[in-house]
Amino acid sequence: MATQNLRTEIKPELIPTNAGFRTWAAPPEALKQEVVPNDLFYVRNHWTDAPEIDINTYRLVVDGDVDCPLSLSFDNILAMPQQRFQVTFECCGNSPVPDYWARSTRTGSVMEMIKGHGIMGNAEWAGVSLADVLAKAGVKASAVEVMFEGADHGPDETVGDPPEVTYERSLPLAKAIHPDTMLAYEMNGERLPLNHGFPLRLLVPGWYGMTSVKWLVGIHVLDHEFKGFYQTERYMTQNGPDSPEYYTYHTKMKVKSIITNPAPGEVIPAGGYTLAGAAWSGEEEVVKVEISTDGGATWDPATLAPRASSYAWFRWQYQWQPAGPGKYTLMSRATNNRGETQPMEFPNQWDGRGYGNNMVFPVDVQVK
Ligand SMILES: Nc1nc2c(c(=O)[nH]1)N[C@H]1C(S)=C(S)[C@@H](COP(=O)(O)O)O[C@H]1N2
Ligand SMILES: [Mo]
Repeated sequence: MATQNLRTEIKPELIPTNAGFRTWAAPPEALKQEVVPNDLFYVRNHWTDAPEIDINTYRLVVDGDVDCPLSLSFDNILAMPQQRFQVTFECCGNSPVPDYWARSTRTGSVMEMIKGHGIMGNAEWAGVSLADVLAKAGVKASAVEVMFEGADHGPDETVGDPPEVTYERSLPLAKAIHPDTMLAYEMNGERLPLNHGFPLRLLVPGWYGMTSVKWLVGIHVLDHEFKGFYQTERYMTQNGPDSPEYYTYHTKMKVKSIITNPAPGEVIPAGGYTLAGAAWSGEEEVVKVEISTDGGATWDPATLAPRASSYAWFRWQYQWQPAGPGKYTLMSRATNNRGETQPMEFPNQWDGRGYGNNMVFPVDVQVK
């Protein structure tokens, strides 16, 4: 299959965040917008070349534990009922880990290069319900998981070992057959861009980005747990010695909020300023965002705008009148409808990978 060097399609505004040219973060300005434009949406690929798929010969194979295996053309998929809604997702490695931690275990790792929160975005996606495709194939009673195969493969980026591996991830059956889990072919009203998985990607609403497999060519229904490399050797957090489980594998996005206004380095006028940002929490609803302008000593509720869909981020605002010029530390803290609140510290102290960081992030600003 032909591939295209994805760098040729990367806008100069995007911020490279790993040494191997496989991850680009959205610039802070992009996160100020409720819908992030396609060309400013972050790109996270495991190989430098994106597979170039010919739409005319493209086939989506559905097989495994099904009554009737399928081989669907792109037109077959377009002919199915369409769904369309906004979905926010973030890479599991989004957001900086405090220096002390990044330094202590993984010197030189990509985590140290990640500044800001741009490895995330919100867009309007259109496609078909995965449940409809699975219903066409007829999932057998013995099925427990569904595995999704991307067209991209090669040596793993960090160590080149395994020397040949395909981007494959699985979902538990319940999430796969949830009506909102989507096979998306449109992003913000345009055909899916090459870097975001053209012609078809999985979109797993409420879950971290690595679950949403791009350049989707195979859907394999399994009667057992999938143990592939990107399922079991990546995207997990090592637990402390008291935990019964050695690793936690990330699925749903944790409750989290970010400040988008001011952007880093922006100076605040002493006359007052509207702080703004976003908050989200996997499959749950954010019910409260609190703001501190004094480094966490006192907290005040922000105003939450209604979100565009059940899976879009909430936008929040807070009118701030600083007491006077000087240096301030701003923080935002979200709580969801299950009463879960962002922790004040990086939650995974036993782990050097830095995934799933949903701590309250301090933002130092200058008022002039
Ligand atoms: N086939 C394939 N799917 C993939 C990836 C990949 O490298 N190959 N990267 C995953 C990761 S880690 C993330 S965070 C999201 C990023 O999606 P985006 O590049 O459209 O923002 O895609 C996921 N799906
Ligand atoms: Mo990711």
